Amino acid sequence: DASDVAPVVQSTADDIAEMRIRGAATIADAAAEALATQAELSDASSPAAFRSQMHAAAKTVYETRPTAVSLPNALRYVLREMDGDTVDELRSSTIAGAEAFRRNLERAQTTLGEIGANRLRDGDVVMTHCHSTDALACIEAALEAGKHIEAIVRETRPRNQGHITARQLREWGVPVTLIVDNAARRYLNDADHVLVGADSIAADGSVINKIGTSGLAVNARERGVPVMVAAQTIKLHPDTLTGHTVAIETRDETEVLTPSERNEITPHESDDELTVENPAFDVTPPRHVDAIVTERGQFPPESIVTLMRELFGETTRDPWET
Ligand code: RUB
Repeated sequence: DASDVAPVVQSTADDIAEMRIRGAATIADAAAEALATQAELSDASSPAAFRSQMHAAAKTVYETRPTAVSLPNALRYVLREMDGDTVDELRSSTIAGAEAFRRNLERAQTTLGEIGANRLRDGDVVMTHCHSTDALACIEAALEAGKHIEAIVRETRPRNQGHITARQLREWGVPVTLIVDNAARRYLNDADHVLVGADSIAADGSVINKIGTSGLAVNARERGVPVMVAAQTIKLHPDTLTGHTVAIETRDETEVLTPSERNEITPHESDDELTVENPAFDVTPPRHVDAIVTERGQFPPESIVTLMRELFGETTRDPWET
């Protein structure tokens, strides 16, 4: 039950929900770390009690944000590694599983970056959206290969994750042009690639990423600019193999409109005829995506399903479901 969940695990869950920890890969890493911490701190007196504490911890972390499948994929991976007949064995296998997951995550991102960098030529200009560590890994590898890369960075309303991307790129010495999202079509004339990450990839090759990605991809297609999605295989959404759709998170209206801004529009505090919608993600159909770059190679979106079948096979019930 929830009272067995370590406070530090609850605080990781809060950090994810409040976006102090954000981005699909970073969330997955934090989730695995939280399970390792729960295992370490557990005072369970029986193997059954240990398992139920781990499931409660996983559920707490799982119920933070719905769209990035790397989160449940991370939890499933670690809980699958939990094995043994005693509390000590369960504890050490869980910790080892979390460590392996985190190592693989880092290695996958490096490999993906090297593969993605092959698409980038010396002198290319890349347009980015949001902040994706997988996408940035491609640019980092291109820079390490001695290529000159420039970037047009969309600020990414409402939370301006583009600023994080711009900061990282400037640290690497990449010339950055920061633009408002609405200016993207005008600046696509200067771009050689659109490069984005993903929170989830569906079996049909649809890419679920930060709101605004799909409109950018449509415009890029119209301008003949290739759209490249950098996504480790933990972004592949196994439930979509059986026809499930990916839940799109909607966030609080205050990210878009502060209470005082609302008050300027309408003085009636509870004016429910002024609605603010704030979906955090959207779906880019496969026909607007040129390549999905993973640590297992580059795929046309329509063929990503073969990789999903190989990696996930049959889907089962989640261990934290009762
Ligand atoms: C982040 C976002 C990123 C993906 C991929 O959204 O949409 O593009 O998560 O990131 P938010 P990464 O800021 O709402 O979490 O490549 O680092 O996994």
